[in-house]
Amino acid sequence: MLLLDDETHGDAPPADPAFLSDVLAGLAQSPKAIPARWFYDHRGSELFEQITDLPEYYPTRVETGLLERHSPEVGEIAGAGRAVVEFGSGSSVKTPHLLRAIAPSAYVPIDISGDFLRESAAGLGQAFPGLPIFPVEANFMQTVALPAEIADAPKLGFFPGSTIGNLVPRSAVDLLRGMIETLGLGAMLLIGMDRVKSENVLVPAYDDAAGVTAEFNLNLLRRINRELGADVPVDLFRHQARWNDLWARIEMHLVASADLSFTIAGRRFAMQAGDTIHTENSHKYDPRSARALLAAGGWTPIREWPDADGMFSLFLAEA
Ligand code: AVI
Repeated sequence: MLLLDDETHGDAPPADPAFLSDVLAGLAQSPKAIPARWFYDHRGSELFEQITDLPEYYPTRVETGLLERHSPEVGEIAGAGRAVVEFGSGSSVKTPHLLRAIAPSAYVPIDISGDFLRESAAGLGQAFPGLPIFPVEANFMQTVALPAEIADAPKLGFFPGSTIGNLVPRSAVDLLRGMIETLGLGAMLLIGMDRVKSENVLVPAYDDAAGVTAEFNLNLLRRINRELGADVPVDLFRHQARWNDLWARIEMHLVASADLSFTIAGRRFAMQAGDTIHTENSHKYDPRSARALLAAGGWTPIREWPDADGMFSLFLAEA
């Protein structure tokens, strides 16, 4: 059982107005939904790091193995001297495998969290002393202005983790197109995508026996209570991961286990037993749908490296 944070409101950080408006709008709609990006407060980021080590959560392990094995081929195809631009670099744990293998001219991690960015850039600076590193604190969902120092270098975008799967296809296409604006024509993109597979593997990956993913999901309600001064009865909700075959995605929901109500910023919300708040989508792709997505986003796929069990694929594409 995980230790749960207490829910006192004494040290509440100042409320982010965008968080409040997303929560109020999302709970007012039917069915209720809150965007997954609000999972990642400090506690949520810690829990996500724990998820990546879980036995059931194969994507991180499998993708890291693929990067270890295939980065030299990426280097051969992409050629030396590219500036590697990582979208949503976070703690950059997978990046060294790529940087070691491809002789880059610079590394540009982009992340919305300045703390993460500075920490990981400092760590990589020690591991790669001769490599120029230019961290950019920005939201990669919008076009990003890259540092002038790498203006003339050919670029290799890097987007691991199957984070593209957290977007509905229409938004994923917008993001892929935005990456071309950021990187320029002639750029390449190395992207990780999780594959469609048996529900018996997918559901446990998002509903692990130790309850870490459940806590990650429930932390969203705790965060609402902490930061928005709300009184959501967290104990009356349970985590649910379900496969939606129509959309080829795992969905995470918070299910009300009884009729309940709560108040956020003066607005009262009522739910009946069995109602849910939809908190995340994680789309899965087969090789053809992955290539179609990349092509719709303006990228021509040039290589795919799946693992031997067909769990996860790395794609190299060019703009
Ligand atoms: C960040 N993202 C790719 C993860 C995923 O697999 O969709 C987030 C996650 N949610 C629950 N477990 C992991």
